[in-house]
Amino acid sequence: MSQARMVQIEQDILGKNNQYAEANRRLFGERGMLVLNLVSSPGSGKTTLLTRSLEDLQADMSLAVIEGDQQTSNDAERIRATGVPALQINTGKGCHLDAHQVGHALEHLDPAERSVLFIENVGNLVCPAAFDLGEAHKVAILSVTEGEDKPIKYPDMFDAADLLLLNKIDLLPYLQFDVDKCIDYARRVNPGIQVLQVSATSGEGMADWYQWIRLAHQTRLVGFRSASAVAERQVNP
Ligand SMILES: Nc1nc2c(ncn2[C@@H]2O[C@H](COP(=O)(O)OP(=O)(O)OP(=O)(O)O)[C@@H](O)[C@H]2O)c(=O)[nH]1
Ligand SMILES: [Mg+2]
Repeated sequence: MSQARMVQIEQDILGKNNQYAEANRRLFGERGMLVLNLVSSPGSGKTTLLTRSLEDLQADMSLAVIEGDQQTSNDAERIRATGVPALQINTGKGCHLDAHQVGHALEHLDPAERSVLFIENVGNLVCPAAFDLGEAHKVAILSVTEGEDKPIKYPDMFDAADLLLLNKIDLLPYLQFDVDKCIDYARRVNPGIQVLQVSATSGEGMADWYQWIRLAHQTRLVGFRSASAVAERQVNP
């Protein structure tokens, strides 16, 4: 196949994905939902971070999760054990979730108005960067066991993310990981990226992450009126 043909196919796939992503974004807007797309390499701690976050946040807000993995429903089961609804998507040979799959998952999950939906993407620092799912923010998770140079080796992912969660900081005493250098690399790729240092197992730094979610959620709700409130105003202007 010629290179021009391959570029054309890639553009068609991304163009189609963007149309589905816009439909998802519209639905999220109509429901006043905050949607976060968690992206990282395998094993950086996405599910561990999520289960702890869900346990700590579910008393205050309505939550739901879409889980993406090539195989197994292990992660969705870990999420459901917290009491939060979760839907697993298996991508088979696919290395990322796409907006069409997320749209289908939404039909089953039917998340509530004003809810926060977390999407745990397939563990992979490359493909998920290119696919818009309609989310408000991509959140990149990088664990300190992976090496501080990942942001410059996989720049697309860190460029696409609004927030970097530097996870497993409880392990720093046992590693040679230069936190400042890592943050510097991330900002070289994306000067606007916010960085929070956390440990999903010890809980250190998690309050800052929750604060970030609450702020993003409030921002999302500015000017939002639920469908029932809009209908009520039309009947009783
Ligand atoms: N020490 C330490 N270990 C952690 C932390 N967060 C996660 N882990 C461990 O890292 C391993 C992988 O965690 P997962 O939460 O399954 O990672 P994941 O990113 O969801 O993995 P995939 O879904 O396979 O991509 C598990 O053994 C966790 O216990 C942390 O903050 N500190
Ligand atoms: Mg996981």
